[in-house]
Amino acid sequence: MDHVIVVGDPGSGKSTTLNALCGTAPDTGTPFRSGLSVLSGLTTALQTITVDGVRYSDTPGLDDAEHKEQAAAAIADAVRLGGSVRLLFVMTMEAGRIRGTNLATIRIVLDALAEAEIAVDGRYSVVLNKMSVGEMAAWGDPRTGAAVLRSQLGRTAAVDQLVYVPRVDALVDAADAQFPQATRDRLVEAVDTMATMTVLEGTDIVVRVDEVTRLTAHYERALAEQRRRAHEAEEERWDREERQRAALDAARRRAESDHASAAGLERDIAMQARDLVVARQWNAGMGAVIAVAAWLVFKVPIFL
Ligand SMILES: Nc1nc2c(ncn2[C@@H]2O[C@H](COP(=O)(O)OP(=O)(O)OP(=O)(O)O)[C@@H](O)[C@H]2O)c(=O)[nH]1
Ligand SMILES: [Mg+2]
Repeated sequence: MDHVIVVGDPGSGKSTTLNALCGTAPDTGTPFRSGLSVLSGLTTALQTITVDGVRYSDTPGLDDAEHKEQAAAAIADAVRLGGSVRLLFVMTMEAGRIRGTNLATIRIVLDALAEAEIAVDGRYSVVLNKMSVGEMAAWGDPRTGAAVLRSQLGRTAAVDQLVYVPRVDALVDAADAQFPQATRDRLVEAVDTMATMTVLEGTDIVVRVDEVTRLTAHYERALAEQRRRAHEAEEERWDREERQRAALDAARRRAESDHASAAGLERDIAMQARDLVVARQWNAGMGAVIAVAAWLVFKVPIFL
């Protein structure tokens, strides 16, 4: 049986995503409760429904101080149901940054599956929910944003699909609200083509919730280090561009001054040529005067 399991941090939009996927019309209500939950996650135990032969499982957020153990048990319960599983992690960003807690959750769940000998590489997907316009632009670029994200996720196992869901203002603080139809259609289409992992019914996994804090801190450090390196690379690139610009300016100035001295030289040559013409004319004039004077004095023609 096809089985969609949704996992992610509290409040990331797991239940809203599932409501979009299970295809119930907006006016018939939402099978999965969603909404604002201040102290801990709204979904606190496994909730599973079957629509048109597909099972959908909603799980509580793993990084939840109150319900960590329950969340781990719910994820294990969902896996125990087995099937042709499409595993979907729903995550959000923090001011354009990936959060360590998301990577920790993904790592813990994938490790648990891998330990039970379930092939996970390239078989799980990530929904990036509540993306701002800027986040969509930065992370949506397949050559930069998506590649960085894939490399970060790939440290645990290669990710199949990355689905970006734009932030919907109408959903802020809303209870049991639905994504717009276009988003619902896109999510359904994406999930239809997602890779699956085969999980035998009754498979037991051990979700190590006790690792959440350590792994979150580990990923926070790794992400901060990666940001620092990216920042340094950016500054280096900027310095290099600045140096190239300065060298170009200097070359341009040199060329201009060479051009100016070439023009000066041309001017000098032109003046010398003019002086030569004047001298020639003067010489010719003087010659004529001498010839006339010689004729008058000596009555002999002198040809100069
Ligand atoms: N602005 C905005 N809000 C969203 C979006 N998706 C979900 N929400 C809101 O975020 C809140 C939490 O959504 P849920 O779907 O309940 O999140 P969850 O991951 O199931 O939360 P828990 O069950 O508490 O772990 C709700 O008020 C939703 O209306 C989105 O794309 N944009
Ligand atoms: Mg929920």
